[in-house]
Amino acid sequence: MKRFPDKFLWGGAVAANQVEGAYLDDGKGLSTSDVQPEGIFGPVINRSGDESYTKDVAIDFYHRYPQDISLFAEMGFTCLRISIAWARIFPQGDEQQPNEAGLAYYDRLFDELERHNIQPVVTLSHYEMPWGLVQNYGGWGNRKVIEFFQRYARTLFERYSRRVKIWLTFNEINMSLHAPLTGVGLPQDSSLAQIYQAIHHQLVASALVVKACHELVPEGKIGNMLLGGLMYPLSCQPDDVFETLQQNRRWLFFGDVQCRGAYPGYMQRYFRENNIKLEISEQDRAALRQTVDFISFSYYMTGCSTADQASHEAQRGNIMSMIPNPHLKSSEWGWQIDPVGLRTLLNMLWDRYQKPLFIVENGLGAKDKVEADGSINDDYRISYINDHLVQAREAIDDGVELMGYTSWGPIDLVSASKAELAKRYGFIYVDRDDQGNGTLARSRKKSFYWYQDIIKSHGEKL
Ligand code: BGP
Repeated sequence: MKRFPDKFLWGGAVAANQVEGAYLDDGKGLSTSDVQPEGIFGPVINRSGDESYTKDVAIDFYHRYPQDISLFAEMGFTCLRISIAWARIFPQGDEQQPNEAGLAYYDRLFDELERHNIQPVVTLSHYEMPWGLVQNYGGWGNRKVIEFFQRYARTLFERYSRRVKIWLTFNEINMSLHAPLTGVGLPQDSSLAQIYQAIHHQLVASALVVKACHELVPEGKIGNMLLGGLMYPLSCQPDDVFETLQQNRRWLFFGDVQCRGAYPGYMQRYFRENNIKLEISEQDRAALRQTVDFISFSYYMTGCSTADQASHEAQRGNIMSMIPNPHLKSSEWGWQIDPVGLRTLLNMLWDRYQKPLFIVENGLGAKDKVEADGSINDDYRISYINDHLVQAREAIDDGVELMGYTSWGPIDLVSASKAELAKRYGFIYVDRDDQGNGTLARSRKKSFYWYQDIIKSHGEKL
C-alpha cells in the first residue's frame, strides 16, 4: 500500500500558549504557562506587570491567524490541531459565567478554518490552566477543580458543537509525573502521593467530559492524549526486560485507565508498595468507566531502560530519565531519532486497545539558517518527517487504524521545555528571536513545498 487512506487527516498541531501571545488581551487571566516563562520545568515567576517574556508575544498568532491559516491551507491541510486557553474563557477558573470576548476569539478562528475547509482538532487543556485555580484551590490537587473543568468543557462543547467534532482532553497527561505544575498545577516538589491524587482527579474529569461531549456534540469524537514515551530494554537480560515493561507501564497506565475504564492491577501494587493511598470514591469508579473514543499521542524519540537504577539516575533531567540507545542518532537537543519506533508504538497501542489512533505531534526541533536570498533549506526536517510517515504508512498496512497525522509546530513556535524560539519546528519560518528582535513576518521553508506535495499525493511521494 503506497497511499494513505482518502479520509486520512493531514495537518499540523500548535498549542495556545506557544503561539498566541496576547497573554492578557480581551480579559484573559494569567495561566500557569504565563508564570512559568522559562518553560515547563522552569521556576514560577511572580509577575509585577513590567516584565516581558518570549511567550507573552510568542508568534502573535492571536492577531495573525488569518494569514497563518491561509498558509496551512496552501499546504493542503485538512485539519489543524489547536488548544483553547482555559484562562481566556474562565480568567480565574471559578467564575459562573464565561468571558464572552475569549469565546468570540475562537469563534473567529473556527470561522477562518471553515472558510478553508480545515477541520479543527481541539485540545481542552494543553499544558496550562488558570493560575487562579492554582493559587486559590491548589490546582488539580483539589477535587473541586473537576467541577470547574466540566463547566469549562461544557461551555466549549455547547458553543462550538457545530464546527468542532474532534476533541482531546489533556495534552500529554502522563507528563504530570515529570512537570507537575504544568500538568496538574502542583509545586515541583510535591510527593508522588499528591501527584497521583491530582492525576486521579484529572482522570475522573477526563472521563466526565468524554460523557459530556457525547451528550452535547452531535457526531463528536473525543480522545485522550499521551506522550508516546516508548522504552526499549538496554539489553536482553531478563531483569532489564522486566524493568522496561514497568517503565512503559508508568505512562501506559494513563491510557489503560482512559481506554479500559479502571485502574490496572500493576498500578495498585505500585501504589501499595510506595505507600500511596488514593481517595477514590464509588462515584469516581463509575465515572472512569466512560472511556475515550480514540487515542492520540505525541512521538519524538525513544530511549532505553535497565534494571540498574544508577544508570537511570545518571540520566536525570532527560525526559523520563531515558538512557541513550547506541544504535540511534540524536537531534541537536539530544532527542534520539527513531522512525521504526513509531511503527512499533502504533502496533503496540493498537494491539493493546483496539481503538483508532491519531499521531497529533511529531517533528524535528532544529536551528534553521536563513540564506542570503531568504530561503531556508531544511532537508533534515524533511528527512525526519518523511521517515516517520513511511513507518506510519507501514503501520496502517500492518492493520493499525490511524486517523491522521499532525506535525508538531507547522509554523515556528515557542518550545515547551525551554520556552525558546531558537528550537524551530515549522514548515513556515517566523522572523523573531528570543531577544524579541524580528518583524514576525512569515516565510515558506523548503519543507513547506515538500509537505504540500506529500499531502497532495496522499503520501505516495514519500
Ligand atoms: C510536547 C508538547 C508540545 C511541544 C513538543 C516539543 O511534549 O506537547 O507542547 O512543545 O513536546 O517539545 P519542545 O517544545 O520542548 O521542543
